[in-house]
Amino acid sequence: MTRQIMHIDLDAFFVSVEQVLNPELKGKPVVVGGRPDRRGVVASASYEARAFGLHAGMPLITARRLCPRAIFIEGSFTKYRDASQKFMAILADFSPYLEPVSLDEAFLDVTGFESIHGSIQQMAVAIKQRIKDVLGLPASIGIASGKVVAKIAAELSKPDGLLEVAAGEERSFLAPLPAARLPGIGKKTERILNGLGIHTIGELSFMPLSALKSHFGVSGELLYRHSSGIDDSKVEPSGAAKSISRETTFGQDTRDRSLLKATLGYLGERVGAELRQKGRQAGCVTLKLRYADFLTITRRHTLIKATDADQTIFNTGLKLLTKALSQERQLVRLIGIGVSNLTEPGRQLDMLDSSGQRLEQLNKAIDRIRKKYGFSAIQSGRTLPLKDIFPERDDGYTLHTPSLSR
Ligand code: DCP
Ligand code: CA
Repeated sequence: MTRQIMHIDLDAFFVSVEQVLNPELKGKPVVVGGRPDRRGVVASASYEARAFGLHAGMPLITARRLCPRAIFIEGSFTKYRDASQKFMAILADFSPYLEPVSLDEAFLDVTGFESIHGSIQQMAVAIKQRIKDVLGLPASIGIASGKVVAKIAAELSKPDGLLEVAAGEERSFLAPLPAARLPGIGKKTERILNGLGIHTIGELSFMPLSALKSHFGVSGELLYRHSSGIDDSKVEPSGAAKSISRETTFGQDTRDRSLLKATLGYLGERVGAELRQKGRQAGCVTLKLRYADFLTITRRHTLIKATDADQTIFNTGLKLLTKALSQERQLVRLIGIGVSNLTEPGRQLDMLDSSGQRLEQLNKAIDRIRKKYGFSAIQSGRTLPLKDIFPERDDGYTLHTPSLSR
């Protein structure tokens, strides 16, 4: 039986939420990400702002230069998280087979549910309408027999779009599109493909499987399948986050060890707190650095034993930081830390490991105290140097550019 899969993605998400709260912003070039005289990048740009060339990831300074009359908003993560939760709840009402991909994006397997609404198209219209009625937000929906094509269809239909790729049409739909539209094709893969004279998905689909495998290893097989529109990956209703991370851009590029270390400690604590709140443990710690010239690196370390302890996250991040700084002399612009390979905690092991158990109790106690009395009620030595630099709020420091998305 052919599956019916939808990819639903909210348009200009952060900006759209701000426009609902302040309708005067509607129809105008709006940017969420921070004040244009500060450092940091565009997190979300309205489609009116995109007409000036603005896009996510662009430095705010550049955005202001390209569109001086754009309205710049700092944004606040809690608003977006609330909207996201309501968005996911609406989707879950239409089908239980929901896979959230990010705050504003999800796959929904609606196979068999469409008949209640008349047709799959009518079902998609009803979903868009419900999101509009309840949240006031515009959404775009792609419909196809598989996830990859559904997602690309949603992207192409933006903004406020709806695009169905009928079963059997996957290959011809994909053929004229640039190869980089396929998941897993980053800058590097794209360069190799271009070197082979391949620019479109259609051209890619004619490459022999053996050639793709010899160039790209195991992912060559996926490219082979996806480029022909073959995709049987399931909509996974786990809904569980695959990674948790925090990052921030400094007010000024820096090599100050104590500032880098303290900031890493602070971000690591935020990651640890979310990990514990979600009841998960992490098997991998990742450090992210962006240098003054925008060179961005990530370095990861796989832990011998999964953890949810701030101390382990920080110590691992610090080792990665020390190594990275010894390899690159530039000033640092942005620092971030994240965890992945998330699992449910393995209780029995902890019982044998008393130091792990002590850490676990300590972190839980800190979480409880902070929940009750605010972030600054208790502070670790790691983050103390930040006290003189950043303003404190009840729930933590206000960094120069808080990571809005996570
Ligand atoms: N986001 C972010 N930093 C990025 C990319 C995204 O903080 N580098 C946040 C802001 C976005 C939200 O995540 O509003 C969703 O990301 P999308 O890529 O879906 O972008 P938008 O929803 O803003 O626009 P689009 O209409 O293209 O989906
Ligand atoms: Ca979006």
